[in-house]
Amino acid sequence: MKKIFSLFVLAMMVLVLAACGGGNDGASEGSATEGGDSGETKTIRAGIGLNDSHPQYLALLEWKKIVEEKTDGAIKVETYHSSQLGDDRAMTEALQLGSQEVTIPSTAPIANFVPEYSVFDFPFLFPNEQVADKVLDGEVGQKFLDKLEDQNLVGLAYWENGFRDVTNSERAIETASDFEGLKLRTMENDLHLDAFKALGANPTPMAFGELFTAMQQGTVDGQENPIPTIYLQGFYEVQDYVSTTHHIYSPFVFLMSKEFFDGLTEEQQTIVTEAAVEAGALNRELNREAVAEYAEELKAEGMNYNDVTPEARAEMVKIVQPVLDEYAEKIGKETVQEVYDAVAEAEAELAE
Ligand code: KDG
Repeated sequence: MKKIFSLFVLAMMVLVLAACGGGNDGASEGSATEGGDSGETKTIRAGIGLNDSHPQYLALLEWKKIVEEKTDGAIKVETYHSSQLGDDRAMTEALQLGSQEVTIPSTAPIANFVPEYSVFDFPFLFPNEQVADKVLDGEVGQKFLDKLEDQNLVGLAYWENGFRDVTNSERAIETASDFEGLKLRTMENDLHLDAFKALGANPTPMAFGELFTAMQQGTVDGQENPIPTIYLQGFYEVQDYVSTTHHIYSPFVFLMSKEFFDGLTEEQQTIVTEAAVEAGALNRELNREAVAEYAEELKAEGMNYNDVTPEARAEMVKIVQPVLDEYAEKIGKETVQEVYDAVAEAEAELAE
């Protein structure tokens, strides 16, 4: 908590300083500190769906700080949280059109643009965060980032949303049968919808920005997100049960508009990319610190918290397997196998 709070204060100071605005003091041809051929300062509008206390936003402010410092103000970063610029799909489309420069959605909505990305949302694919880091920061992860270029998008790095757990206002999820008939909000992703249907739930896709009100008004009974999101977005105010299904490890992808990226000098391209990796490490660190801490906070806020047993998870795996087989057919068995092989390899390496 202390670290996140001090970063929050730091973030506020960065914002204040940015508002006071540092000039661009000019520099030599094509370098990091020149605003490109025109010498004008380039502005990045970076938008996310989560709020300004979430580790994702704190890390985005860190990225802003690094980029503005290393380009000596030739690049300015404006940051927007809480879906101020729209939901994940709308912001990603804005990047494609060049009307926005950066957004950091979960892999789930990206599958609407690059279907192979669905594999990252295969339930129970990653056994833990360390294996996920190894696969995403490795060859396979880079291969998937390269697939984004055809969509006029550039993937700079993977950040962490985290293991998703289920909250609802009806009952604790102890076994798969507890999903029966639950009206659950999901992200805009067909695999998520089909997997929850297979578990007996009644899922509905919805933009993140609409979720809190939908739970408050009972339009949906529940939803699924990582613990930091459940706590920092105040879901405990409108939900009674949280169950650690850990059914999907959700990566974020740091996206930039290809048109904007191609307009940067080579040195600026290196700076924004390396900064995304560096700030991504901070995002992961803060997120993992937050999970343990906020689980206790949710209990303190009166939520009924239950840990789902490995046996119950295994039962859920069996039930959704036919859906995964169907999607493997759709997105390409080889692609899916390549990811599973990378997971097994990473797991073996980490076990050494
Ligand atoms: O900022 C990211 C969010 O927009 C979104 O990806 C959060 O996991 C999420 C959800 O459930 O929509």
